[in-house]
Amino acid sequence: MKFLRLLLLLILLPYGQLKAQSLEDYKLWLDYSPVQNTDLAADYLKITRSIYVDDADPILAKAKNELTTALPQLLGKKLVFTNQILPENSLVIALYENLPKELKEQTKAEIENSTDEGFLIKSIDLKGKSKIIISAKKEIGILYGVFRFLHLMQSHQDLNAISIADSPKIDIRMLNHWDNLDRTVERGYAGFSLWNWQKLPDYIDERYIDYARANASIGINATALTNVNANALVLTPMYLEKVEALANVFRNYGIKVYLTARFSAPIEIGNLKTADPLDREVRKWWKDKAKEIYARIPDFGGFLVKANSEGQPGPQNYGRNHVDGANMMAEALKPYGGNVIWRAFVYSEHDDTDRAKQAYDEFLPYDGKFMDNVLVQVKNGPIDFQPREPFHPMFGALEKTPLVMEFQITQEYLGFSTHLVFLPKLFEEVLDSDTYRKGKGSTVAKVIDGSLYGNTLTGMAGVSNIGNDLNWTGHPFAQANWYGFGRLAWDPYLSSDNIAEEWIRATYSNDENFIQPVKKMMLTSREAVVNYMSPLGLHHIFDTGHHYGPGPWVDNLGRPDWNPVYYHKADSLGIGFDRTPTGSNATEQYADEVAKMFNDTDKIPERDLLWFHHLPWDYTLNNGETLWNGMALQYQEGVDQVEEMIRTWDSMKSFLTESQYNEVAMLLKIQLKEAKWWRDACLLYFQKFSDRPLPAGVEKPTQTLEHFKSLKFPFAPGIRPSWD
Ligand code: BDP
Repeated sequence: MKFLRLLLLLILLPYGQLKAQSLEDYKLWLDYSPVQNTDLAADYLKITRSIYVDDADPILAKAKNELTTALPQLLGKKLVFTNQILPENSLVIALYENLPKELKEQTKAEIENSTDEGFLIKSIDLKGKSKIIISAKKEIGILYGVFRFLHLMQSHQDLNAISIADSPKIDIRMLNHWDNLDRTVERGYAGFSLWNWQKLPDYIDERYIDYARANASIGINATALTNVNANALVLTPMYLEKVEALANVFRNYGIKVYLTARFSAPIEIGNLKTADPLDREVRKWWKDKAKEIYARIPDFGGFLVKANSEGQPGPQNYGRNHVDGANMMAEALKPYGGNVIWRAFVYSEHDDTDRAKQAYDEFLPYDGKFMDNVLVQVKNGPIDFQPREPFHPMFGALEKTPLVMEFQITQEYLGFSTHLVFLPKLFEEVLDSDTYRKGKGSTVAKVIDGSLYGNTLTGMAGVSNIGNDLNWTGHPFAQANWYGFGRLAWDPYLSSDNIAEEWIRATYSNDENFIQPVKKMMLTSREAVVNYMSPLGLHHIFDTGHHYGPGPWVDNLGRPDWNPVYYHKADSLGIGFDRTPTGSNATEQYADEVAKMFNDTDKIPERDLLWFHHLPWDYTLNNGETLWNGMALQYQEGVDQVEEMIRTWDSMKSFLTESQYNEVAMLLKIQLKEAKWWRDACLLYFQKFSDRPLPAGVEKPTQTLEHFKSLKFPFAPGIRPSWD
């Protein structure tokens, strides 16, 4: 009998663990494991002794739900909700307007200073009893406040004398899904799209709710459901009914739905002969379409548009410009409060100017010409989501146009979802960059939150890394990038260090012996990927189409600026793209102070060196190495850093379940293999030009350049479908 039981256990164990692990991952950062610290737990129990929660609205009901889910898990006790706000309540969660007079008095100042999405968590004394109030002007503030409150408990913070008044600094905090209607995801590395168009609108997958809940927990309040390389079908009644069903779910978490609008939709689904934005019929078509959408989705966010970019149709097809196109749509959405988010990711096949310069040149003349419900969405750097780019010169240059920051959370150019790369470090670097447009301190963050020029409408978008993988993002640590994006969209001044710590505490452990090494690993991971892929400002040396792995040798693509050789310009004399006045002069698009710094090899940060300069192989770096040796050593350092990450993870074993440990350990091994692949392939290729030996300390490649060139990946994930 005993033996049989043991056998059964052995058979079930792996299954049980697997299941447990997927469930662990599925929970994201909303894991409410019991608070083990007895002092803290005792405090928390006191605070949650008797709870009053407003719940007369679907959003408030979600807040109450969250408490009902979380508190018993955190504290191992049943909840006592009361129906009335009483002085003896220990936790009062209510809209400001519903607070009794004496509580209003104690919260008035903070609430008055908060925005419609802000909240206050404050501990106060009333009639000799201490209590915590979570209050806000609007329901969504209460939901955000409850999530923050629970996060404080999850991360074992002292709640005595707590006082947090927080409002988001950016209005539109948005995910951009590059999801196609067939459920493939362009640049998606975590499975298929969450949106099951076939089963919608009648079947509401639980996952839609969990997705919305996770987003609300970090303050994300908008989602563009479809790929920027858009399909007009999503604007037909059949699909709009499905979109409506999703919007009905998301609304209860304060999330607005946006759709990508294909510029030629009036032709494709409207039977018109043209999509000319100045054509009367076309304008009417968009107005009617907006009316139809708002009849279904009264809080519809608006359209996200990729036009005249990489083959997508746009106003220029009709001799019109971005302003004509964007304003036509803006006019249609305006009566309903909708926005147009018009992307600035443009570069033309007919223009042989440095691609890094084209968007700025094209958009600068339009500053001030867009309607007030148009925002222009700009990628963080002037090329395309590279492991490192200098900030986009449009930030700070356009004064009258609200610019939305577009970050890419999905790791198209950062090793897909097999590489552990903590992106808030990259995001922070961009947001902290100083544009100098209004003197020192004119950071990109100030452009984005509107404070530099007083823009009233503001936004930040992240290209989603979410798919239907059980762990949502492919790599468990890629969840931290979704989390971190949301936190920075809420407050672009947060530090990546704090964000990493918040995430580790909520996801894995509150033990300092785990937090510190893992945080260090996360914070170095971004520099590691830069080192082993494209150090010193190299960029766009990825293999064709799928962007998986190195392809610095590629020179056969239809357009010069799709080829890696266009970007690194390696030759027998040296390497790098001269963007100073002796070259493309892209630096002129920055403020003088910034341009001067980039132009001067003595002043430019070395991390951007080859982005802006073509330099001889013997050029001396700050550390005294020649450019060739220094570059080779940085490739090696990237590999070494991944080895260090592996050692860190190995030493964390005792904090982790076996499967938790294993899944990241296996992924790190892939990362190491691929880091070596990058190092070897790039160095072998560049060595053809430098004609110098690898310096001491750099491992010898084990394969030939021919081998690396021969690798083909026709089925790499995320490849975009044809663009027409
Ligand atoms: C590039 C991607 C491509 C996108 C494009 C965009 O390779 O799939 O369609 O950006 O942002 O990074 O429009």
